[in-house]
Amino acid sequence: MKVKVPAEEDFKSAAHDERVTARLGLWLGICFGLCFVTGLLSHAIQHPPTWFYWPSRPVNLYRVTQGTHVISGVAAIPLLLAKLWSVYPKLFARPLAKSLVNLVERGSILLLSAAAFFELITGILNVAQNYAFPFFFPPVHYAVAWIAVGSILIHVAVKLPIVRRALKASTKGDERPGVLSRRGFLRSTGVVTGVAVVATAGATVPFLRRVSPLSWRTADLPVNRSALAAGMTRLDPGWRLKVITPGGTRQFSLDELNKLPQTTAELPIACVEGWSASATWTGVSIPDLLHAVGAAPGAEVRVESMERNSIYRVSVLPSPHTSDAKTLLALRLNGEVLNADHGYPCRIIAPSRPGVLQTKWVGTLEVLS
Ligand SMILES: Nc1nc2c(c(=O)[nH]1)N[C@H]1C(S)=C(S)[C@@H](COP(=O)(O)O)O[C@H]1N2
Ligand SMILES: [Mo]
Repeated sequence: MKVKVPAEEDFKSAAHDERVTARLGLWLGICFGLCFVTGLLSHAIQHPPTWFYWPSRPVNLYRVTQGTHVISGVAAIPLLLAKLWSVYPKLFARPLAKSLVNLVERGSILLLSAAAFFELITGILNVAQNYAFPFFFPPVHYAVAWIAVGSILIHVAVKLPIVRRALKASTKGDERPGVLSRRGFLRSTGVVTGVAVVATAGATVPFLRRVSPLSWRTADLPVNRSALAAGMTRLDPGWRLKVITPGGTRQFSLDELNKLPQTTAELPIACVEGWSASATWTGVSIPDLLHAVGAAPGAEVRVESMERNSIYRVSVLPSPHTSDAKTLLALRLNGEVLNADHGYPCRIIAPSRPGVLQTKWVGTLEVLS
């Protein structure tokens, strides 16, 4: 018996209707757009070009942009699957390519799908701290984002006439009882997307914390790298904080730091992985510390951890943050002396910054300019 290969026209489900495809594409485009813009922001904050400015207020700004990045990425997963389901009969369209332009166009869809899947899968693995891939996540995730967005733009431009026609047409009508309708398919996709978002968003949205079974971080204030893992469980009793300024180097014992004016602020840790949590931090504000060592207000400060062999041991506090009284060299967390896991004897905690730049176990501050 000969097996008949189906033709595009053999797929009659309402899910494959161009009106469904176009609407899913629109939702997906919004998610990818949000994800791309917030991803670019996060990248720029961590690798600031000279023209880049990122404010220190509102204190939750980065928490919101990075939360949006991860939530829109999660939402894109069911939407992308539904969209691919919607269009897969096109795989059976013959001839494979009607013209060279058509061939390039179909090839670009292949590239688009691969890049989009790659971004969503590596993103989710990163959020789950499952580094199953053999490369360093940030630069690769960043580079492939450009490929994804570039191919999406080409795709939208090519399909624009169809998209317009399909979005104008109603999704209602000619529905047969007992058969999945266009609206039914769109509604189910919407529900699945909503469930995926609610199930994960508790990692960063406080009021969803209790209803998010898949939220990847549930502790009140999670610890990303423990003192044990960082080899930071014991502090030399003769420890001094070194503050290097253009005018010379000053040293502060923990006692001396505690005697400087203390500032308390409610600030979030907002990890690039999308979890975030707020806490009450107390310590020496960086503007006060700059004043104490006679450095210029608003000077950039390079922060160096005592931790060895870690790519997260150095960060640079830019001017908007070093002028902000809420940027702290924190000594206390929720009224208690900082514990080893959160960075004892002192750590940086600044408003509107990625968690990865909130350096723990600080040993040296260098005033740069
Ligand atoms: N020295 C050092 N500081 C660090 C890290 C690190 O690995 N080493 N991890 C960072 C990351 S990725 C985050 S999200 C925050 C988490 O802070 P917490 O462990 O106090 O919650 O610390 C940051 N500070
Ligand atoms: Mo982080």
